[in-house]
Amino acid sequence: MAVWHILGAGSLGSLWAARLARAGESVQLLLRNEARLADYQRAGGLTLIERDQPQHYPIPATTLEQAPPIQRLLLACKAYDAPAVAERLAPHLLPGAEVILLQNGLGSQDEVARALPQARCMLASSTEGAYRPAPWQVVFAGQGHTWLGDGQASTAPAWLASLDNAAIPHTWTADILSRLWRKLALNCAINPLSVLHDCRNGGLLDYPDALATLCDELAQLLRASGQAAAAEGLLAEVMRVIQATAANYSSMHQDVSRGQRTEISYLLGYACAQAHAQALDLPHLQALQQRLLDHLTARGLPRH
Ligand code: NAD
Ligand code: KPL
Repeated sequence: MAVWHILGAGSLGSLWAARLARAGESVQLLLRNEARLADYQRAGGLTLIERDQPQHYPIPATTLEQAPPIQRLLLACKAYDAPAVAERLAPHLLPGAEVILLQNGLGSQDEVARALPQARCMLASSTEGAYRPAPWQVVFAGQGHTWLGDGQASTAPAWLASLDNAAIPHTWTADILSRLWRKLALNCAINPLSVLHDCRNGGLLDYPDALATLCDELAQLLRASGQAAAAEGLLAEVMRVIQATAANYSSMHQDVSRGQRTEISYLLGYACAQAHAQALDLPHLQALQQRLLDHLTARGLPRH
């Protein structure tokens, strides 16, 4: 049985690790350095909290440098960390290794695939929700679904059966790029406005014109990028998501309010760069990016 190596023992990585380990899969966490490893060993494992019930999983861990050659890996770090992690990972992968990229947005996946030419990189887009209330603890905060694919019409890998065993809801799809573009568009419509208006997602119901204009420009971008299906009914879905998550703060709002780096370069930044590359004039999207960058700068946060 191939080992599931998990690099990025944060919210989603820990959620996957705990469920896979619980299902009897062989799992190993790859931690950043010796200090993190010692801290993890003091905790004695990961704790997954579901419906207020904590369950402890003493999952083995090591550092990348000490890990045996890797056949299968889930990369669960933030998009902005993924390219540098991939450079460090490259010498540790076996030829034909399978790497699942769990990053939100677009752009990081191409950078990672370029750094790992010997691997089969697969992309994931997830609507599951998790957060870390304390080190080495993860709360499963929102049921969701994960779509997986490699951007080609290739057959699903055999390890999907492990996800069934682990009760990780998933679908293998030939249209993973369409999924990632659609999620990117939703995030571009909702997240920056929620930061700029400093509101929960539901607060955006006060700005229907801004949402409609942004969705119109995002749909133009999707169509110009060969993603016409992802453009269909975009505004209606944005409104549905806003209503369904009205009481929540968007992930970007949470990052900014905690003083943490955002994934802007892989969301709105990627959208604006693609528009520029295709000589598409999307003035509202560009103005939104500028306002968001100014906002980040004013708070001393990275602009990328
Ligand atoms: P996170 O910050 O909780 O976890 C990332 C982990 O990667 C951290 O523990 C960090 O220490 C680790 N890491 C970074 N560089 C590393 C390195 N060199 N070596 C070892 N570990 C390293 O992030 P997250 O919330 O789990 O998000 C991961 C991705 O999933 C993001 O792109 C995010 O947008 C996406 N996502 C998250 C959620 C969610 O609910 N958390 C939902 C959907 C999508
Ligand atoms: O994915 C989200 C996020 O907050 O990152 C939603 C809920 C869709 C808002 O954009």
